[in-house]
Amino acid sequence: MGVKDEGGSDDTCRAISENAAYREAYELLADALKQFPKEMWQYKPGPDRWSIHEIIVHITDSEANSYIRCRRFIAETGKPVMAYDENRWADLLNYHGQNPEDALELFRLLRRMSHRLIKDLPDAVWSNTVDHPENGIMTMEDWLSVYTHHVPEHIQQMQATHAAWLAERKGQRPDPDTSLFKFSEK
Ligand code: NI
Repeated sequence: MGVKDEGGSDDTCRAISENAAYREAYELLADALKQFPKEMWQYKPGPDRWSIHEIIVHITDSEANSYIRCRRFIAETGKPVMAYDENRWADLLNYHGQNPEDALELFRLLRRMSHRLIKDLPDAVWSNTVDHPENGIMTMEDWLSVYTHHVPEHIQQMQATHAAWLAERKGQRPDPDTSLFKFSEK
């Protein structure tokens, strides 16, 4: 979900500051993954919760959707974009059967290509829109905000997953109430 600026700075300034965080997502993710032993990457804290492996593949599939949306804002402003059901994708596309290292590499390239495309856009383009079937009209600036926060949020989810794995190894029950297990951006 988009997170609105708490201050009074104008939208373009916010877009520029989010641009740096957007650019650094791969490094942030690769660094975070060093905290989690590979033996637990397929651990699921519950049947309807994602493992770290599934989150990685999700981040890449999400980025592939984002890659297309970004280009539609610029080249086909005002037109519809496709929504997708991220839980069905995780289940029916067998995320555990996909290679997480390849997914990370694809994420790195998709994000780098999009960052290079957007870093010098004219200010006016940030007001371009697309029509999302569930979220309605979104500006390109909304898009940047969603995807700037997407990876940091999923890193928090991975940390919660790792904590649940550690707790379970110690014979404790994972906390079922944590809000960090699920995020949705459609
Ligand atoms: Ni997500």
